[in-house]
Amino acid sequence: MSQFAFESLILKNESPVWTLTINRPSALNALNSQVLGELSQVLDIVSESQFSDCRGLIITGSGEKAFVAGADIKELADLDANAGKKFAELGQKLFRRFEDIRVPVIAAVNGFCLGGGLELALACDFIFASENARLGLPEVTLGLIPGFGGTVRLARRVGMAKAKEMIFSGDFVGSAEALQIGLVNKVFPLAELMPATLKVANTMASRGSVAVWKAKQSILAAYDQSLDEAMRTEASQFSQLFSTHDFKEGTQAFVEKRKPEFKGH
Ligand code: CO8
Repeated sequence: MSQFAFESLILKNESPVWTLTINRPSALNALNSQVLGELSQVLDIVSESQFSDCRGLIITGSGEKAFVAGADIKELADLDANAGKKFAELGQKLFRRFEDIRVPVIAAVNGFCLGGGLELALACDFIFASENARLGLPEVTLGLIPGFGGTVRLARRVGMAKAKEMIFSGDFVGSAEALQIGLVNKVFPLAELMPATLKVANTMASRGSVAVWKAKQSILAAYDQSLDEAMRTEASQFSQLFSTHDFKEGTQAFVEKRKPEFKGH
């Protein structure tokens, strides 16, 4: 295992799965500009490594109370319209990069997951949550709206009507309701959240990683494409896999009744 040192983040490489912990527990892991800057550095590190030993990324929060309680309100309070636009664009660009990472990215939500925190979780491929999790976009309680992609991604995840209910009221949903509306995939007792998330991430990491990446690209592309265009994208991604080592190994291993040894190419 290797670990990268940051001021407000902990990045652990427990090959094949990496874990990123947002580590500002005294501010409930709120995203200030330092955290956002460090997240960008993490993306550089993970992007360089994703074809070597990184096969999955888990994002969680430090402590037992919060995943991320939002953007840092104390920093937001000083912004004007111009700075606010730049801040929103910075966060949007950053979260878009998380969405585009070639490996599965799972948010392990261990408590409050609010505002920019939920927007980060929504940019992950899916969310697992602890029983004590509370999720919401409370920006209207501050006289704001979500600015890191929340109005876009929440509606895509839970449907427009539920997204409007959550965003217009600013109310939080608990883990049971989050599960029921499809905002989170699974709920675990807090102590089981990380082991269970690691188990799922490790299973995904054991599969053909190019295939997982192509599946991710195909699913993401389909959101912005017509049905016919999306089908063409799928056929194209599908066909590219036939020239990979992993496809030959996967099918050969099936015929020989053994476990495949995927190489990631
Ligand atoms: N920013 C800064 N500090 C925070 C934040 C935050 N988002 N959330 C909590 N903290 C701090 C508190 O100030 C407190 O610090 P201190 O001990 O120094 O007073 C510490 O964390 C602990 O918090 P509480 O004492 O409030 O803990 P409680 O258990 O009483 O309450 C809550 C927990 C309910 C989570 C409460 O802290 C809360 O409501 N936090 C704010 C939640 C929120 O509104 N989040 C949305 C922020 S806005 C946003 O995310 C916009 C994103 C897009 C921006 C685009 C910009 C242009």
